[in-house]
Amino acid sequence: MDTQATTRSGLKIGTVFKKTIGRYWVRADGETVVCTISSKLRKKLVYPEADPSSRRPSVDKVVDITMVDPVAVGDEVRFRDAGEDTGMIIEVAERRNKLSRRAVTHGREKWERDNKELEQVIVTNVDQVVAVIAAKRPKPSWRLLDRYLADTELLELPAVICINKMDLVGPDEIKPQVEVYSDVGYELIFTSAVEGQGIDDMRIILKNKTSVLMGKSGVGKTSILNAMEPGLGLAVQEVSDRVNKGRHTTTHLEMFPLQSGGFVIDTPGMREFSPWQTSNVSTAWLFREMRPYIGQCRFGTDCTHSHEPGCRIKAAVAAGDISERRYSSYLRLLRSS
Ligand SMILES: Nc1nc2c(ncn2[C@@H]2O[C@H](COP(=O)(O)OP(=O)(O)OP(=O)(O)O)[C@@H](O)[C@H]2O)c(=O)[nH]1
Ligand SMILES: [Mg+2]
Ligand SMILES: [Zn+2]
Repeated sequence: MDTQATTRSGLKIGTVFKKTIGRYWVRADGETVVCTISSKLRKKLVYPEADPSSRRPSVDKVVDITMVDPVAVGDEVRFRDAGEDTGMIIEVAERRNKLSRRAVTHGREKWERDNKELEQVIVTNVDQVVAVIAAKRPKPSWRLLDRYLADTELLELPAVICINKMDLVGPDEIKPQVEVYSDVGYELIFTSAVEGQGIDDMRIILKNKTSVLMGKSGVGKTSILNAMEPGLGLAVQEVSDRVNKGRHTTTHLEMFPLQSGGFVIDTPGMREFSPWQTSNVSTAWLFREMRPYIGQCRFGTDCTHSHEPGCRIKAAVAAGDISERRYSSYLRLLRSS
């Protein structure tokens, strides 16, 4: 793809920073252009199945994240300028990486008709993942954090762990629980979006990079962004006001430019972002502390490190060299894959 904003073919180049059904907001040369997609790209659209008895494609409520779409937030695209800040996306540049999840969809094309599991791309071209957990309210979900870290390892991206709501716990309440992650080599930061603690650290971490904030609903992802950049004024909601379980305050993806340079993508809480069922990387490889033992077990690389005799990883857990909590996350992921 050409580096200039306009290519020889007369198409312009920009980055998708937001989308809703059929509409894509593209930033190009500091301007925002609202684009549709070409019919060639539109042929690749697949809609989710809302009602199994209906064969008609219907649209889910959280439209922009449930639709399987050939264009994602983060994509670098070529578009035809149609004037008055509108355009049409013709082509998507090759992606450096992509965060995605599995989506059961009901496609229009014959080969897609059997409720095929499809990959739904959430964000592309990112530099790092920031996994956010709350020290309290909601209670930390270590298993979800381990899933995020495993997904990040599979993507070969760096991960930073942010423990938010530090104003709700005593300093020594949470640190012993997260030491395992710094021991394994992950960067940890401690923040309070309410009191401002660690917000400068967050600015440094996000500077000049494209980062994705991941974490379950209510941990304070949007609040951290608001604390960093008060101008954004994004919606947040009390955890206790979330009447329906699973209801997110942030319901769509958007990539925001940061004053200090770089971009950040706020996400609604997700269970996974890298379906590795299709990958041939072993699950143990996704747990950094297990890597040195891979191939050392009695059954060599055939060992799943779950029930086999002579397993070096199980021995390391028993000896306290690998955390039991991390190992139990490993077993859970192994069984789900
Ligand atoms: N005490 C305390 N409360 C916080 C902190 N950060 C966020 N909150 C509160 O936690 C609640 C949820 O915050 P949000 O920023 O909406 O959480 P979110 O992670 O963006 O949630 P979703 O958009 O649903 O995924 C709000 O009531 C915030 O005011 C913090 O550091 N300390
Ligand atoms: Mg939010
Ligand atoms: Zn083993």
